[in-house]
Amino acid sequence: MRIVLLGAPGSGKGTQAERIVERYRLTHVSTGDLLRAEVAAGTPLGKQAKSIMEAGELVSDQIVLGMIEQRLGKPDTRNGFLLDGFPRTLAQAEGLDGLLNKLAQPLDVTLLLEVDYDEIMQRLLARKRADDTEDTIRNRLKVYDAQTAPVIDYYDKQGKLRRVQGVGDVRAIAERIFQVLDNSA
Ligand code: B4P
Repeated sequence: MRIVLLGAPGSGKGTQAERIVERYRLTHVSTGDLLRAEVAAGTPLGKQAKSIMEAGELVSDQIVLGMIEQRLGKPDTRNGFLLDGFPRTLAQAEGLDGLLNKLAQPLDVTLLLEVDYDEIMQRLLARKRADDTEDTIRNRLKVYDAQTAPVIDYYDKQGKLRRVQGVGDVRAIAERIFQVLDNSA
């Protein structure tokens, strides 16, 4: 199965992604994790990404698409993958479609985790990552509304979007997701 997991920052994409990949034996590809690894390793890409991430802005489409192309070229993605935190812009969504067409591996389903912004603010302030200050979170939500909302429409028009309520017990949310995925397989 090939899945995209969408949702606002802090909607629980990373949390649910771990459960989904375990159940369906998929490869987990998180652009946030890939970027944080570059920052931690101090690579030129990481140095460029660090201040962008700390301001709550999006790293450039070109960099992120290059990273994804490289990652999806590895053999461990052949039996299915979950993209977590990607695509975040229309250009990334279109780039991904082009790439997956070339690989003859179309997406099966896009899951949207829905959580209201008050709840998100509380969750992220409790987490205390470098990009989890109040100002940065507000900016990330603004960027999400402006740049990622069109991605939701894009997949909706393709008939691939499935919405899941992301509030409440983590295991109960996972069960709702599994139901959707079992019906999409
Ligand atoms: P990401 O790493 O994707 O981070 P995120 O959106 O903050 O987190 P996520 O939704 O995964 O939330 P989580 O499960 O951790 O992005 C970070 C930055 O990287 C971006 O701002 C951007 O700068 C850059 N970036 C990444 N991808 C990019 C792209 N494609 N293009 C450009 N730039 C990109 O959950 C959050 C918290 O909530 C956790 O503390 C968790 O424990 C808690 N939680 C989860 N589920 C819960 C529940 N049901 N109830 C209560 N708490 C819960």
